[in-house]
Parts: sequence; C-alpha cells; structure tokens
Amino acid sequence: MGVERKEKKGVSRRTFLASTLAGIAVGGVAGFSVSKLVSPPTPTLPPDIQNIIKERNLQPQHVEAALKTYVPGAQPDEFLMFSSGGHSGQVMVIGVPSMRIYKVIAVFTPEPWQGYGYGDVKTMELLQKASNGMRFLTLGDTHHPEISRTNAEYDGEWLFIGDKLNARKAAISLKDFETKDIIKLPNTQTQHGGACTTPNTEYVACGSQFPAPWEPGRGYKPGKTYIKLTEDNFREYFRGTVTFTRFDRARGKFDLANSFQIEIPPYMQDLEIVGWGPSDGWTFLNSINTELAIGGVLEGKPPLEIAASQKDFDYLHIINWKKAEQVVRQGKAKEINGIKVISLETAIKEGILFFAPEPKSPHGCDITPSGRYVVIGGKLEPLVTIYDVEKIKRAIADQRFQGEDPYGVPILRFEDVKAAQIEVGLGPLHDEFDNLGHGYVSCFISNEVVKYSLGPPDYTGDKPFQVVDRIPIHYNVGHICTTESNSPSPKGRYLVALNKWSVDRFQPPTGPLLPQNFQLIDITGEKMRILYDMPIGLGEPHYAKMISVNKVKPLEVYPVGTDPATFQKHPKYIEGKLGVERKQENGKWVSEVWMTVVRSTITPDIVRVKQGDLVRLYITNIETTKDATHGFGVAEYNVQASIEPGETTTVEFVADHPGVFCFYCVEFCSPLHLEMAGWLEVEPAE
Ligand code: K7E
Ligand code: CUA
Repeated sequence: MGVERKEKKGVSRRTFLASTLAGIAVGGVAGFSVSKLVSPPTPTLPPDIQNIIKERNLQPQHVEAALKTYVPGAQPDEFLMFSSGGHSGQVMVIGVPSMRIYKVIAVFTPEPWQGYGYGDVKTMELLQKASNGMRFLTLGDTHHPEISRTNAEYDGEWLFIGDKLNARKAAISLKDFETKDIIKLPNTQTQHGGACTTPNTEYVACGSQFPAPWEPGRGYKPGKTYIKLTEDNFREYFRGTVTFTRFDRARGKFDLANSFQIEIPPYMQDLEIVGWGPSDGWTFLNSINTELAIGGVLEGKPPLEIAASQKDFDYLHIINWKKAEQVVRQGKAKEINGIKVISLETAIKEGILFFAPEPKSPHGCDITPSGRYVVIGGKLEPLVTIYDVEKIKRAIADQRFQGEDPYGVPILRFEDVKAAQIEVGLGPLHDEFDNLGHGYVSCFISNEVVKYSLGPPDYTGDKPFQVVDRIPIHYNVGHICTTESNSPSPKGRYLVALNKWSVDRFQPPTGPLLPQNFQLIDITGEKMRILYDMPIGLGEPHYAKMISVNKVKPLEVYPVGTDPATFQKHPKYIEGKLGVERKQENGKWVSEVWMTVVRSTITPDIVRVKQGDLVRLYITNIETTKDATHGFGVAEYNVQASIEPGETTTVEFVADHPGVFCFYCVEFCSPLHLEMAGWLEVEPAE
C-alpha cells in the first residue's frame, strides 16, 4: 500500500534504487572501474556511502538486499506473516520484508508478558478447557496456521492454529491478537491436517496424524481407551479422523454440537487442504504408512521408518465434505464423545471417501489459485505430483476405480486423475504459488526452492508443468510461504523459506542448539534472489501464512470496561466501584476486589485478605491512550496480568501464604511507574 502510493509520484523509489545500484555495480565499490563499457553515464554513490560499503566489506547484492528490506520506523511493512512457533506452542507475527518479529501470541503455552496463564481467569480457563479431561497441559506443538476466509479469500479476521502433539485447535482474534478459544478434537490423539477453513469459514477442518486406539462404537477417550498394541489390533482397532469443527465467528468459539467427524483408516494422515472454485466442497489429505507398520525394533521388527516406506504409492484421501454434512443432517452419523461421527462404513457407502495413489511417502498437500489442481510433494520421490480436480470429479462420477484398500475405500486410477508430474529436486515437501501461474516447492534434501509453471487456467503460457528456476537454500527447507498462497489470489513478490538448519549462517554461533533460519526471497524477477536471513530463536516454525497488512484491522484500545474474552462489557465492570468485599461462596471465603489501574496508581493500593481466601480481582485499566498497558504482578505468588488500555480482567488466586506481599505494575509506563505499586496483606489464619 504505502510503497505503491509513493512510487506513483515523481521519481519512483524503485527507479532511484535501480540507478544507484547500477552505480555500485559498475565500479562504485572497490575502485574497480568498468564504467567505460557502459554507454549512458550512471550516477555513483556519495563517498560516505561508498565508505560504509567498503568498510563493512559488502557486495552489490548485499546493498541491494538491504535497500529492498529496510523499512524505516513508522512506515508499514507490506505483509504480515503468521508463523507457527513449533513446540514453543505459540504463534509469531512477523513483518515482511523487514523480517522483524512484532509479536509472539500466547496460544498453548503460558506467556507472562501477555498475562497468559498466571492468574488471569480467561487465560487459565482456556488452558484448562484445552486440557479437556487430560492432565493440565502447558505444551503444544503448533504447525499450520490458517486465516479465516470469505469467498475463499483471506479476510484477516481470525487466525487458527493446530497443536500436533495433543490434537487441539485454537482460534485467535486478529482484532486484538489474543487467543479466544481452544478445543481438543474428540476421538483424536494427535493431528497434522493443520487448520484449514472452508471457503466461508463455516468449518475449520483438521485430519489426525497418528491413529488412536478406538473402541468400536465408543471411539477414543484420552487416558481411558486401552487396546494392546499389536499389528493385528492396530489394523483392526486403531483409527484416524477428519474433523470439521464449526466455528461461530460472532462468539469466537468452536461449536462441537454442530461439528462432525469422519472415521478413516489407521494410516498416518498428513497435510490437508480444503478446496474452493472447482474443488469447492472437497478436502484432500495425503497419507504415509499405508503399510500399517507399528515399528518394534527391539522386538525383531524393522524400525518404523523402514517399514513405513515400503510401498511405491500411498493414498491421497479425497473427501466430499458437503456430502458428509448432508449425511449428518440425514441422521446417519452417531454421536461419540461429544461429536457426530460418520463411520468408515457409512463414509464409503455414501460416497464421501475416496483414495488416489500418490508416490511415495508424500508430504505437502496444496491447491493452486484456480482451485483446479492439488499438488503433492513426493518426499521420497523427486517429484511434484499434480492432480486435476476436474478429472477426479469425473472419475468418481463414472465410478472408475482400480480397486479398494483393505477397509473397502475405493481407489481411483492414478492415470485417470493425474495432470502432470514434474521432476523438481530431492525431498520435495511443500508447494506455494504466485500470481503468475507458478508453483514453488521446497526440496528438503537438495536444499533448494524450485519454481515451476502450472497448467491452465493458472498458467496460460506455452510451457506448462516445467521447472523454470531454482535457488539454493540454507539449509534443509521445510515449508515455504508466499503472499496469500493457498487462496484464489496470491500476491507474488516474496517467498519465505522456513529452514530447519542454519549451521553456519549466524555468526557467532549461540551454542549447540542453533536457531532456525527464515530466508526471505525476492520472487519478482526471472531469477529468485535471497534478500535476508532471519534467525528464529523461539521454537521450530513449520508453516506460515502471509497476508497484505491492510487486511488486518486491529483495535487500538478497548472501550473502557471491555472483557477481551467477548469484546463486551465485563460483567463485573461497574464504573467508579472500588474496594474489597469479603463473602462466602459455597462455604468458602472469597475476597472480591474492584480495582483500577491508570498512570501511575493502582487503586486500592492496600488489599487486606485472610489466609485461605480465594482472592478475585476485577482490574480495569481506565486508560484511553494507545499503548498505555499496565501489568499486575504479585510478589512470590506467580500471579501476573497484562491489562491493555480499556480492558477489564479477572484475576484469581488462593491467598495460601500469609504475610505482606508487594504488587506492582510490571510495564514501565510513566515516570512514576516505580511508584505504581501496593500491598497485599494476607492475615494468617488462627
Ligand atoms: Cu512439513 Cu507439520 Cu507442515 Cu513441519 S510439516 S515442515
Ligand atoms: Cu503502569 Cu507501570
């Protein structure tokens, strides 16, 4: 936005850059002059700039990269990238092209700066609810973020992310960048289908990864279901799931009562994507371990990685989710552990689930902008396989199958549904797309990103399905992320490679545990060019989604008294009410405290309670100034809240330790911030 506007008037920034860079390239750098070979005289850089370049030992391409990525203060980045934080359990918000981290959003792990999981009731409830009958979990492994969609386009209102380790899903509002709901997927132990939404965010879909033990008719209950692990039992009694979780945008909550789940065979389902356009109504997941191996190295069996990689083909799962929705409406699903489940048998009988062969132990699963092609990374084959959704639909309509899997799922013929296979490089994983009909694939083993042309209608040139460029990556690239990819309207411009290893890219090294490396790549020209290496020292990111900054419209401050859990007035916000009230609730003593914070006073600043009381604070930040956040930390009590301007928050803890404890504002908010403090007196019980 900002950038484009500036380029329209007068000399564009890009023209200026081009001429200065030309100046550098023709001898501005090391006194080496080839300017005679170039016909029009090119401007050179001022001597002080040349000196910096010389002193810092920079090459022309470094200077170009710096000029393309530097974003001055108060000027906007072009894109926001929401990146998984891997086993940090959180989400990172990064500006592109500056590659600055703007925020780490607390999701599955307590986070003190945001007062997440340290006494703030709404966050404690989220973490509690997310544990849903399991032990209290403070660990998640976030992989695949998704942004809410309107007509399949990202609308910038909601962000979803999955927790692979515990099969949970979270919804984050992009109005205030806070987690609003977390759900544990029923009958599911781990997930990897990420979070992908249907075109108007009616559902957030997600496939399981490792199948869970499953009692016929009773499904899987964490900590309850036990089926002895043997190869036979694994085939017979373990199951995977695909869950379509209804999302209520107005309330910001997942709605299990209106969700449904499909039981699927115990292969290891992997990445998932929900289609639009020609693939509207369909979802696609790939799978590994169709060998149904379980490992057992010390029991005389081959290790899982060998046993699970025998077959040349695994199965792309093709699911008609609109038909599944109908089948649920017709009452053909059975409620198991709080969700309507379409049995595997019903899914087959009703024409909901189909397979297509996919080579070999594949990984990524993506859809081109037109919605016409599904692209799978071969992982153990150097191929990207492209399926034509029109052909898939036709083959299904004509009932053209090559046979069935052991569970009776019909398998389409590979030749009937394939559009093309492109030999790209070693270990192809994930694909992303630009606005000109190109795909990009990460090659984990050959350490490169490979660019190729798609077919019509995405690409209408005369060389479809061909490799057009490649660039080395440092190192072991997992996902890649282009602007608004996996939607109908990618924006081109940038690609970020989410690299697993950084090895020597950051000097000096910071110990044996090295950061991951995000490499920013310019994809505007014919040749891709690396612009920036960004160390990620906050867990291991998997996927990221990048959207134009102007699609995200966060609040600046909350209206005073707002409960961020609902964006409504907090039920306990009573204007002007301050002080402590001690009362009994179900036979227990509760000290309720109405509090305000404003530069630089916490009122009341003395809170007297009795040992054993449940202390419940309603804290309102009555500031109306942008960024005037106050914190509330209680010494030796592990209590910390972050109260944004206008917010009313509830904080609860049991005053189990007698004594006098300081509380203070933990955000340096004003010259008298150090004085923004008070005392909690806990009178010992007799
Ligand atoms: Cu390839 Cu979870 Cu998407 Cu990691 S997954 S890289
Ligand atoms: Cu409020 Cu420091």
